[in-house]
Amino acid sequence: GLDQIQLLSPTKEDLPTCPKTSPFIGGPLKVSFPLDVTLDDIAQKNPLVQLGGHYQPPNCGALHHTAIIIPYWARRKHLHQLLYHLHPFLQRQQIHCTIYAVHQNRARRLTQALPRDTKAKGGLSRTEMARITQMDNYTFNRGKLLNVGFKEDMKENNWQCLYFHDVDLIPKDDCNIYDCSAFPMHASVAIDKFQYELPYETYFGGVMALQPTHYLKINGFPNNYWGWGGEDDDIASRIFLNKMLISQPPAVFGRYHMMKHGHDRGNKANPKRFHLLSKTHLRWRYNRMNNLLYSLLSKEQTPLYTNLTMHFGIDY
Ligand code: NGS
Repeated sequence: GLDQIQLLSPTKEDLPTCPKTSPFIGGPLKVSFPLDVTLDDIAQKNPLVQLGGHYQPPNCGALHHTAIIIPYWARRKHLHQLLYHLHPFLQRQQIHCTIYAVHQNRARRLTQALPRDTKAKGGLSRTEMARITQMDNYTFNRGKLLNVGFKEDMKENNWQCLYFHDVDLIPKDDCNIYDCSAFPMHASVAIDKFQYELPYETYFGGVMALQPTHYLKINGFPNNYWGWGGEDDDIASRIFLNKMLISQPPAVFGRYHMMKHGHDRGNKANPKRFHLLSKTHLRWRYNRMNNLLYSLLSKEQTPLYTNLTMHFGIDY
């Protein structure tokens, strides 16, 4: 009967632990872009990926439990290309993971964008609603998206490692293992756009990995960088201010291809970024994940990723 079937089918506890080095990883990857790849094609190529973009190795207990958090807006094509490359890459590494895409809603009038029942049920408090409607902020805020990504993903699972991953970067070597180390990690140390070198010594943009304890120690990421630039430098400062170092994979493994793109509307260089950066040492304690004003407009589990759409009010 059913009991027997359950006894015979291996549970997670019965499985042997995955080896320290996965037998499936190769070396450098050729990154090529098939034209018109659809999400259905990608799902068909990755039958073991479960709803929401969840994966765990079928035959062994994973050693690494990693959430991949991809902040984006208006870059659906890049997201598809990234998923096309990232899913097989993570499977070869035998990582237990979920891919979350955190999407900032750009609707001018939030009241139109809100799901009907939110309005009907009065899901938002009057003050919150008033603040958000008044602002209708539609400038990109990467720091805030990353904070929301952390908060929402940790509700789902006790992730041990978080990869904050730009949508336009594709890893070019299987040995760039998506696990965490004792210190926060900067993974994208060798991007083709920068001739496979760091553009400057403390550059911390692109792909970074933190354990939840690291994230909590630095009080999360800044919420007050609206528009392009500086938030990654702020995060690096927070790490140094908290006396942590930044680890890196060897440059030959930390290679990435950056997909080409033009300028994103609503993401102009932020003129306040240098001023804000000069205040990080004073503000990191207060500007943080705890005072994060946002509304989660939807959480959708698609076959290849969990899509979180949010709208931001202004809190700084
Ligand atoms: C720095 C920015 C970073 C940015 C880096 C690379 O100047 O946020 O350039 O940008 N810092 C400031 O503006 C203070 S990139 O060439 O990738 O567009 O990540």
